[in-house]
Amino acid sequence: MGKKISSKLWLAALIAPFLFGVAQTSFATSEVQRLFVKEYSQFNISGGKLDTCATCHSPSIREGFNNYGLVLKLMKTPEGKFDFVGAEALDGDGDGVSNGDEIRANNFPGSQASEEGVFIFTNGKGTVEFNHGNHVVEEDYGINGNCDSCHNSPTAKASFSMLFEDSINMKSVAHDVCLGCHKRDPDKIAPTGCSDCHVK
Ligand code: HEC
Ligand code: HEC
Ligand code: HEC
Ligand code: HEC
Ligand SMILES: [Ca+2]
Repeated sequence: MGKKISSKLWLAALIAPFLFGVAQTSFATSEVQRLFVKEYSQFNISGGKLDTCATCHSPSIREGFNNYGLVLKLMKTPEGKFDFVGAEALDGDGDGVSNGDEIRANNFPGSQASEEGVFIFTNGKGTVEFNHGNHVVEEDYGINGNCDSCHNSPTAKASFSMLFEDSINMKSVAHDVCLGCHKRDPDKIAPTGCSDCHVK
């Protein structure tokens, strides 16, 4: 097994699948999830944040894998076993901490999201908490599953990539895409004040 899973492969896996968060299809807990929880039972994973689809799949496209889920899929043995131990040395979300150390610290190995579907941007002005799940599916946000509003915005100068990355400064994109839409909110509920988004 090679050490690096190329990011191109990862993207292909992300883009190919259908959406289902939006379609509201329901799935029972997956078999891989059950095996994962069992493998790491001494770290009290059961019922916690890692005991969710988000450990291995992407927000809003659960048939899409994050870089940890994809590694498990690719490293599956011919006998159909998942090589959890083999995947530990890799760094799925590219933040410098290995998958094994992330899991033991109760962090997602395949994403820098802090909770399922929640991204926290840390920056000098004050952290901004972005609820991806709510924005995409909740009717009040007016987005209704349209990924392009943020990932390929026709009105913005630049858009967000489909990889949460907290080490790059996103100010211009965020103020254009996020604040821009908030200002256009007909109900005037979306936050526009600096400290509504930035919390010290
Ligand atoms: C610990 C990692 C892990 C968790 C947690 C997990 N999955 Fe998966 N999932 C996988 C892997 C790995 C595969 C590929 C299985 C295979 O190839 O045999 C997969 C396959 C799938 C597939 C089939 C798509 C495909 O391309 O093979 C669906 C749908 C799916 N998972 C949905 C879910 C849902 C819904 C949840 C949460 C209830 C979930 N999974 C939780 C790792 C996980
Ligand atoms: C309201 C804005 C918004 C919408 C709408 C939106 N996203 Fe995102 N998404 C983001 C932001 C912001 C990030 C983090 C980007 C960054 O850090 O550069 C992100 C990250 C992601 C990631 C990476 C997740 C991770 O854990 O690293 C995936 C996958 C993704 N989005 C898929 C989707 C899909 C699929 C849709 C449509 C169903 C969608 N997004 C709709 C704003 C949005
Ligand atoms: C296409 C429009 C749109 C985009 C793009 C958008 N938002 Fe929002 N956002 C809303 C609306 C509408 C609400 C208010 C929803 C409600 O409470 O009824 C909201 C609410 C919020 C809230 C209040 C708490 C919450 O989750 O409801 C925060 C914080 C927030 N957005 C941050 C962001 C950030 C950060 C981005 C960019 C990564 C972003 N939003 C992109 C429409 C948008
Ligand atoms: C809709 C939410 C939202 C509102 C409202 C908002 N911002 Fe931001 N702002 C962001 C996001 C998201 C980032 C990108 C953070 C990152 O990349 O870590 C950001 C980045 C910044 C940065 C860069 C911080 C750094 O360390 O480089 C500054 C400065 C900033 N905002 C100032 C403001 C000011 C001043 C206001 C009020 C006029 C404001 N913001 C209103 C969401 C918001
Ligand atoms: Ca990591």
